[in-house]
Amino acid sequence: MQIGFRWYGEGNDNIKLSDIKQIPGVTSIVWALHDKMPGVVWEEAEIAKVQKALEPYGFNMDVVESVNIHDDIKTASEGRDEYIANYIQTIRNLSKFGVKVICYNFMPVFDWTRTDLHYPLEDGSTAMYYEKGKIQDDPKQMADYILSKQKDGMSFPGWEPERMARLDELFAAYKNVSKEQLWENLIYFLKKLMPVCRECNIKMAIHPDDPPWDIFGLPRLIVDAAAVDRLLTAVDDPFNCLTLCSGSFSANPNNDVAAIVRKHANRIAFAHIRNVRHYPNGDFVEVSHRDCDGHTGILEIIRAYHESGFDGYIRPDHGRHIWNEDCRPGYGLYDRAMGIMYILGCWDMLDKLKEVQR
Ligand SMILES: [Mn+2]
Repeated sequence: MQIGFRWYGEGNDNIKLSDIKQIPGVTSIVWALHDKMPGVVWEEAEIAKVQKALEPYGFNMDVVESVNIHDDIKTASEGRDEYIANYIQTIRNLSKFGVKVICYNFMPVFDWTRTDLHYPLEDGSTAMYYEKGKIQDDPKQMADYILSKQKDGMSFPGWEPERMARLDELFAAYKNVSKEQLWENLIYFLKKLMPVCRECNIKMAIHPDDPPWDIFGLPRLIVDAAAVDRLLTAVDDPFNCLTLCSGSFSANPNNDVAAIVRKHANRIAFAHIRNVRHYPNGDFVEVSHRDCDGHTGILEIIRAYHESGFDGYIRPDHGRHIWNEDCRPGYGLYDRAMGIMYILGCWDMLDKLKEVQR
């Protein structure tokens, strides 16, 4: 396994690369050009700037999270083929810098969704919270809340204010897109990409829908083990892969993430480790990476990766906000650094046990 740390880029993140350098084990910076709107080609000169920033610290730029997908591709609208051509050009440009994995998602209109970005936990920290009852009638109200939490020009990935300003238009575009059509559109997109991915040695790694169920009447696809099977079978290509996000899937207590790891380890290009605690009414909150703090089953998931000989990229996903850190919601330095130490602690011990059992 290779450890990554998501960083939002110079001037777009309070965390410094020199701080990340001091976390044991990190070799990859998980990055993106966060000011690019979906559908626009990522130019070589822009990618080169990131490379230049990472170089002094010896970090690689193997994993991009995310290259977002234009709504015309998801809805099979008029501009679809043009936007796919742009996406392909971006893949070609990224390959010149050694990128190996592109994380993306195929969620309609909204990206990850939470109702409280700073929910107080009993230890005095805060974390991201999802209250089911609040995600029912008024998508605008929820979008306004999320947008109100963006400050200093640091927009949230997937929540571009320019897109959110066109919410009515976006909902109208998805009005006649059924779940089956959305599947067809995803498969169409991937089939167009696969030959280029093979040529460029870049894996497309889809992130599950977060949370893994339909919201505001919008269909969501990558929600459980059956959906994963369907996706990997429909485009049965080693370059059609997963970003297996433990926290996204385990928001539904019926999902067994470790079982997905064991079944599809060779198709997981990128792993997100996040722990979630459920409440009986379906609400959930994100908690520390420690197994017993939540219900995700972190230890079993790490054991499944270890047993599978996983050599892909892995990163702590969201963390809590602790020690009064001023940070992006879910993306502080401290709790994610502790998450890495937890993952490494488990991994090193599993290595050790394997060694003494030999
Ligand atoms: Mn994730």
